[in-house]
Amino acid sequence: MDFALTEEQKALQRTVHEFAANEIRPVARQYDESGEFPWEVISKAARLELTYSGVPEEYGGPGLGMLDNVIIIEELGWGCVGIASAIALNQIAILPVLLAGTEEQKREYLGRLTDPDNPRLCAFGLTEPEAGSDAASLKTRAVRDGDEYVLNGQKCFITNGGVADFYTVFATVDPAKKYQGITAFLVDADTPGFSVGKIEHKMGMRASRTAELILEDVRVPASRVLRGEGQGFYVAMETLDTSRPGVGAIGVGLARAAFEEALAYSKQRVQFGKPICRQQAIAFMLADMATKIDYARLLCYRAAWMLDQGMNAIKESSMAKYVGTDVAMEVCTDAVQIHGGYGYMKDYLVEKLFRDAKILQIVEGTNQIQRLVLSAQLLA
Ligand code: COS
Repeated sequence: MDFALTEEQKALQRTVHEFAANEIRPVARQYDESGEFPWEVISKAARLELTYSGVPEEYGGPGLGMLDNVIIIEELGWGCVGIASAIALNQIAILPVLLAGTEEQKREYLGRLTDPDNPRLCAFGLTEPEAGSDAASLKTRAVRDGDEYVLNGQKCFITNGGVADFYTVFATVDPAKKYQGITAFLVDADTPGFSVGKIEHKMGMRASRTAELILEDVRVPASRVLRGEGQGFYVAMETLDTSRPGVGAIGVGLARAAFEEALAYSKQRVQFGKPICRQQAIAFMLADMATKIDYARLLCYRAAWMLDQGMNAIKESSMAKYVGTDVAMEVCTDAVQIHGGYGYMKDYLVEKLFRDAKILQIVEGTNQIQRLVLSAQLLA
């Protein structure tokens, strides 16, 4: 077993870390406060191919693997969870096309994303107001009409909603068929009848755009169905199986940022005549934080490595997601605690990190859903 990254992976990690330190960190607070979409940073990320690193070379991307992407995403998460999510969730939205697209669909849709001078994003449209964890109960309808489908419904909490060039929209052709009626459609943002509703005003992850999508008689050619009618639920599940280690990695990057802040603060904050890092209560917290970050990262690396080998990693991906993001919340909570009252103030980075951490336990399947997926695998 080799725990070392390759020379290429180390170079990639350095490059993305420098990008996060020089291009993300300096503007992270500004975007957190304004809630504006960080197009300027996204454009710079696109020049490094970070917005489409998972797109294979034949479609214009660098064709990086899952482990490479987990390395990238950890560094972006260290920079800012909001900006990292805008980039990483674009990578996730690429997956349905990659996993289920025809050659023609891949050329058309992946090809759109790979012009570094004209960065374009995509989005994953599964969640609805009444279908969150219970994804199979979605209500958006698709009715066949000749060579087209007519889509009507509503999506919510869609990352990159309103800034994406195209969407994978999941709709049912027959609600009575439950998950077997769900079908995945590639929908261009400029299709008549497609519009963006409410833009959410969030607690954290504020640099990423979260929006409602409204579909009113949206006509989509049958050639834009992914994998075939009734296959959409499987496309969604396979996408999530593949994407979850990346979400865990955002958590690892965030936790690392919080740990660094807590360590530095505890070295310079003197109470009872010595730096608080020399108080055993704080020293043990630091030890636990460092250990958690390491085991979370190892789980993310293992799941990503398994996916790169083409192995079934449903169980391991869920572990990586929930451990990576639970660790992020735990480490951020301790980092605020170590800062005492100062940690609650906006002058200190840990205040932002704490707010950013919470959403990671909810997105991409709540951490309770991860345990459900994992236990179903154990009991199968
Ligand atoms: N990977 C591949 N296939 C899967 C799967 C997975 N992780 N989970 C379920 N399936 C398949 C099953 O094998 C079954 O197929 P067959 O009947 O053909 O054998 C089918 O999908 C239905 O499975 P199940 O009966 O378990 O479906 P449920 O409706 O009970 O789904 C979960 C349960 C929790 C797995 C699903 O609703 C889910 O993932 N919810 C979370 C959604 C989510 O993550 N949302 C986040 C927002 S998107 S960013």
